[in-house]
Amino acid sequence: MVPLFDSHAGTREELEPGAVLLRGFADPKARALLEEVDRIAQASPFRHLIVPGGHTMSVAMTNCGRVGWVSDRTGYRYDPNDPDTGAHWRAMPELFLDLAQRAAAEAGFANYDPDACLINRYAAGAKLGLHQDRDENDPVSPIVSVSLGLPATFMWGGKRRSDPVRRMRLENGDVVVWGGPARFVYHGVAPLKSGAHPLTGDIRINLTFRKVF
Ligand code: MD3
Ligand code: FE
Repeated sequence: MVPLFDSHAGTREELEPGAVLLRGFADPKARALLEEVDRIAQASPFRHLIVPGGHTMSVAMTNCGRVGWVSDRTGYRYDPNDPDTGAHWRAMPELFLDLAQRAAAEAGFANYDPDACLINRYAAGAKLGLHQDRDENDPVSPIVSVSLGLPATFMWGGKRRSDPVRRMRLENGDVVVWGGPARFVYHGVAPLKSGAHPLTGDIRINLTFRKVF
């Protein structure tokens, strides 16, 4: 069926070389993805990590996959165990892997095999300052990001912190693949505006898939 009103869903937009925005790509799976997030969070609850400077992040995080991204006063790392529970993170659900692989393929990256999925939870006011993702040892594989629930203003610049920053609204179901020359651009998320989404209520969830090894 051709959508009559939701005219941006299903489009493929090259944001810059290596970065592909797939509007609404995860829409058909949004509810099922969020059910998996709940299951993962039952095993490894969302927590506000402390960063090396001593501040506590406003975004709450958990992980699934072979390793998970964690932070404490001593630094950032990928850990096979959840430091809060001492147990392994839950395995990546088939639904997550299938979605990430289809999105990566759509952007030109065949055989994508992410080791980790970092799950970010934003409540009103939560934000992520401009940063690069450089704790992964694989510089070639893309990062795949899936937005669920409330919309957010995503910000991204260039390879230097001083490069100009662009802004874009990411909505429920939007997927972005960041590979090639776009892999190491600075990016962040503006403070979440309060709202109500039929699937998540007052929060935004973001999944980021990473090849770590
Ligand atoms: C561009 N997450 O978890 S997703 C992160 O919405 C993170 O929660 C944001 O930045 C969020 O590290 C942004 C979009 C994104 C994710 C990773 C990237 C863009 C990226 C890595 C490299 C370049
Ligand atoms: Fe990031």
